[in-house]
Amino acid sequence: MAYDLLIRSGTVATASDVFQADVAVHDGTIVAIGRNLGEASRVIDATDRLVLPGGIDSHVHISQPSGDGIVMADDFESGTRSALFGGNTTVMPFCLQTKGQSLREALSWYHGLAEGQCYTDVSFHLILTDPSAAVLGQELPALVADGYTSLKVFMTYEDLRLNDAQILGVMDTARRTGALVMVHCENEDAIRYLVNAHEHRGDVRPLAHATTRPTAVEREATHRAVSLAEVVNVPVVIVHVSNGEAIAEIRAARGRGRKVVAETCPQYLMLTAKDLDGMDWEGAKFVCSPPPRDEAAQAACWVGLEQNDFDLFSSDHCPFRYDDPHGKLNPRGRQSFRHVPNGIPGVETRLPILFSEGVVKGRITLERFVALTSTNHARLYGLSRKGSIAVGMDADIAIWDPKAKRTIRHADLHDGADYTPYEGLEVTGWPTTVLLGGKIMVENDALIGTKGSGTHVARALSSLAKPLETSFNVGTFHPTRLA
Ligand code: DUC
Ligand code: ZN
Ligand code: ZN
Repeated sequence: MAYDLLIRSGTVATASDVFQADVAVHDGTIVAIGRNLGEASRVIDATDRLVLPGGIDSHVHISQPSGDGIVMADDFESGTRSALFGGNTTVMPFCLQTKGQSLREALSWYHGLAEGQCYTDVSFHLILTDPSAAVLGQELPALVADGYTSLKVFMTYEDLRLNDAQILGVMDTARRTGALVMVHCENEDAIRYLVNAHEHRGDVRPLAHATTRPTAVEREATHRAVSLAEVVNVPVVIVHVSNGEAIAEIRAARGRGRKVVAETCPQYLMLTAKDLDGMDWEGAKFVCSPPPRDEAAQAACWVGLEQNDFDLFSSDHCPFRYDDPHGKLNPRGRQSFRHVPNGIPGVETRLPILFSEGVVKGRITLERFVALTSTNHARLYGLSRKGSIAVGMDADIAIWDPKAKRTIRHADLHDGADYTPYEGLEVTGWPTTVLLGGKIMVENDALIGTKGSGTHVARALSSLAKPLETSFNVGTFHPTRLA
């Protein structure tokens, strides 16, 4: 047989085109796209189906330690299984460095947890919480060379955040090594002030999570992050953007000629702060940071998706069980929102939500959907063989029934949490068959593949991480012009 597998008569979509074609796979790679391609050992009839590159979710948290007694709901087995059923073939979890820990030590712990457990490919970002001279001078450059080419820094959370000087140091190392810096933009001191004020007056319910993290703290931190990146002349990724004011900061930075990449997530399209106001502490189910905001912020995020302000649509899957002493309703979490772990599940629902609300409702094209959920993640983070249906690419493919009608119910999902924030949401379109490296992992909604099929992928440097050769600053009199 010429091929291992032929996907016949489907509608193929890439970030640039939608067309009718057959797709042939051999040895895990897409080897031909066209008509009448010949025989294959296995044929999948994709009539009336969409043939899309597997989703790449470049922002997920799996098995990440989260403080005293708190346990994340997903390990690598359940997290990647859930991702797979949601049409994803690669996820990018974070490897969190604890203070004083070497990055290698942190990585070997996460690799130990992931080894042999994954249903999708995985590729780690680093989280730097302790950018010591040794980390910035030796460890990080060596790890970038080994394919860990992106890292995240936090401006919030007392035990995670870096100060501006530390962020500048990290950005400087990124500039020298070609690593890409992602920033969580919220002003910790402003949040602390508001948290103390809320607790002082006994305002401790989950809604206070939203009112202690207002738009201003995200807007200010976004402004600071893009400004620090401008000082160092390094590109920057602003993750989980929740509202129009933060988008305006990103637009302004781009207007000054800066390379800024922006990400948003389903929660900022589908949820609002009112969801945190549930009775019986139910609002804890929606506690994530930045918090969901209001209808105007949702509309601004939609405009951002429609008009290219956003490059990435990720889940920020960060699952905790709700009714669990190690989750949202831990003993201290029942006393104050301050102790409710931040994060919500969403890796399995990310693609169906954007497809249904975005493509089916006519807000974005299918090509843009593919770019926002797969291609841009691959290009930006250096996954050079992933993110498109093209000859030579890994055969990571999701076959969608674009007319399937589903009601999202946690009982039908595959993660380790005990709820979904989108319970009862009706969607149109669902990925029904998923291939990883040419291997059928999910077929007609049933798990066929085995755990351990997914492996870790070392990444190339991002082409976007290159600093700008020409740096200009509108409105600033540049010293070199004096000469
Ligand atoms: N930031 C994230 O990126 N994920 C979950 C929690 C957080 O604050
Ligand atoms: Zn974050
Ligand atoms: Zn996150």
